[in-house]
Amino acid sequence: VSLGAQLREAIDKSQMVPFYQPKICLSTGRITGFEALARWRHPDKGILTPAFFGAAFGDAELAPSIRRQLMGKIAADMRHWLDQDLDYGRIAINLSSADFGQPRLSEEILETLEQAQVPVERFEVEVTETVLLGRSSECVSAVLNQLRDRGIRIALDDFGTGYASLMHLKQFPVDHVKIDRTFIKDLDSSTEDEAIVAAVIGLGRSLHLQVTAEGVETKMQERRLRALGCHDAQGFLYAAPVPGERVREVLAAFG
Ligand code: G
Ligand code: G
Ligand code: MN
Ligand code: NA
Repeated sequence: VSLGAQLREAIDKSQMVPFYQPKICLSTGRITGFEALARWRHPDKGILTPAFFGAAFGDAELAPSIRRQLMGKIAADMRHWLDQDLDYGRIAINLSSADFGQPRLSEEILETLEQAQVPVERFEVEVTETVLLGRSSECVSAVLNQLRDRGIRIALDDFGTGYASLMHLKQFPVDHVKIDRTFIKDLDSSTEDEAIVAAVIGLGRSLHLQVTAEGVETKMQERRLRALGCHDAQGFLYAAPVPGERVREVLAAFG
């Protein structure tokens, strides 16, 4: 059976679930929000990461189906956390090029949040520079502007790895840049990486963007990022992505 057929069945059986990884404020140590990451709750193989099914994010039919399933579950989780008085901060979802190929993308996201009666200001979408280059940039721009006009925040993911990163900051509505983890990995030992990260943080701050470092794994990296003025950090140093049921305990650990 092809992966595509297995995935269609997985979606029909509601096996696509969001896991949540926190972002930590480097000045307060508190959680500012979570990134939702797709996982496949496989009946035999357990929890599968996109390493096994990430190709689906490039498929014109599968990508929107997975996104719809995740959006529904994320909105329900947000509703549940609000009812429990849990301050989850802001929740982000990743969007691929194939998501932008679908008509009514922004309407669908907004309707899902509204039906669950969760505040749209507590929601963010993450797009990579590859996504910005993927389709006609007017189409991507239009969708991002529709979302942003309604209060949803836009994050530029894997920042620095794309072609013409700086041009994208000018051309697209962006609130938040996420520095790709390849620049964070050797931050302790590489003067080049340190210079690049310092420059991105400076640029982000002067453009009044939120700046998050991805893939933070060590206290040394954390100290360096704090000294450089980075706002937030995300990575295994704090927590791996967890299922929604464990968000309460992750919040408590950083309370
Ligand atoms: O969570 P993990 O490290 O396994 O994710 C691997 C890759 O898959 C990352 O680049 C991440 O952005 C991407 N990814 C995870 N969940 C989603 C999703 O729901 N939609 C899209 N488009 N990409 C995702
Ligand atoms: O491309 P994107 O930034 O959306 O990818 C997010 C993915 O990065 C998550 O799926 C997660 O599994 C992975 N990730 C999160 N924290 C770390 C980390 O500290 N180190 C590494 N190597 N990967 C991480
Ligand atoms: Mn991301
Ligand atoms: Na990233």
